[in-house]
Amino acid sequence: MKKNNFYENISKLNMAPLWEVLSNLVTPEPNTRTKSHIWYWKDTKNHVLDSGSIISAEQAERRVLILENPNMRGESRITDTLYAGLQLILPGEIAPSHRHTQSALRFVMHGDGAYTAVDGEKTIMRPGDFIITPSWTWHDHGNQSKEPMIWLDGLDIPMVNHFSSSFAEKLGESAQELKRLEGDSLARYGSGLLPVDHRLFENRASPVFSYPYERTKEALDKMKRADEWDKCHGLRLKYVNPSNGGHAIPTMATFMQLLPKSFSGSPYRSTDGTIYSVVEGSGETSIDDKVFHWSKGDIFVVPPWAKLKHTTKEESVLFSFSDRPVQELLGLFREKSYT
Ligand code: GTQ
Repeated sequence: MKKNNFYENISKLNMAPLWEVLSNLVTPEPNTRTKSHIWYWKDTKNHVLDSGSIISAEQAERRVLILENPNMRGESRITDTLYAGLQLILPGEIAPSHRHTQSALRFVMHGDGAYTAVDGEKTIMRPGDFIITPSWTWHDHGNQSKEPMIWLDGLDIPMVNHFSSSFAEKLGESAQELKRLEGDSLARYGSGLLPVDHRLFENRASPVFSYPYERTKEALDKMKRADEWDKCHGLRLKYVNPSNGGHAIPTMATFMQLLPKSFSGSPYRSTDGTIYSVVEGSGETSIDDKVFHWSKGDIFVVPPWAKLKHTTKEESVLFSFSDRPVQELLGLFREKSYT
């Protein structure tokens, strides 16, 4: 066999030379397809509301406009590992019950009084509330209020599909049977107490389904009086699973942070690409060499290992989520503050 046919010959056998690709495979720093981007509420809101006249929630199963990373159009992902979308439920509508191995988070952006039912319990949704749908739990959404509701959906769809571990099924009924009173999970597991026989570490996802903004805001407002600001993040808290001290969702970290008025943060980078949703206030975030001005309702994405820096005009509150729990478990998570 002649040497000059080497590459052709190995290719026919589904073999390839590592030396041609090694530097792209094992990179000295993270190599990401995620691009920084911002979706302004003034644009997204109207188009999401318009989708209400295109299709019903029932027909669509989930009526959502996906937030696609501009560098990965058509792939239904906002970062390499995460999916995000804006879901609309109009008064009187129902998004029928189904379950899947992908975990979901909801962050309420607009409207008041629609609901999500998770695993036999209904949760009324209000602006700023954070709600989880753990893997393989039945969930349906409905709106018995008088106004449209829009929330941000965050799911680990790209990650789960990367592992080819997607399973899904429909209940075949629009709404699941309710087995517990509204607010039961929060009362039972989210009040600084646990049932006396509760076995720790039994729940991978938090047994608390809903983290109301009222409580989150109260915590931030109380803590801000201590005037101890992190130089990069202001005052940043993570949503926690009270049963194991870990993140509320095993595959997605979720955070709420308060940035004081006239904050000029220090630069920071981490390996978890992060999606931010502006809850209150206004400011700007520089991501590598780009500056994104934001205000209430805007959503922006910070790529893995990109350098971010927050600046505010007024006191601001940001919700965010990332794939940090998975990176932490695998020993991959890295972060760096430039203070
Ligand atoms: O509400 O169950 O944005 O299954 C994407 C897939 C929402 C949901 C999404 C879903 C859902």
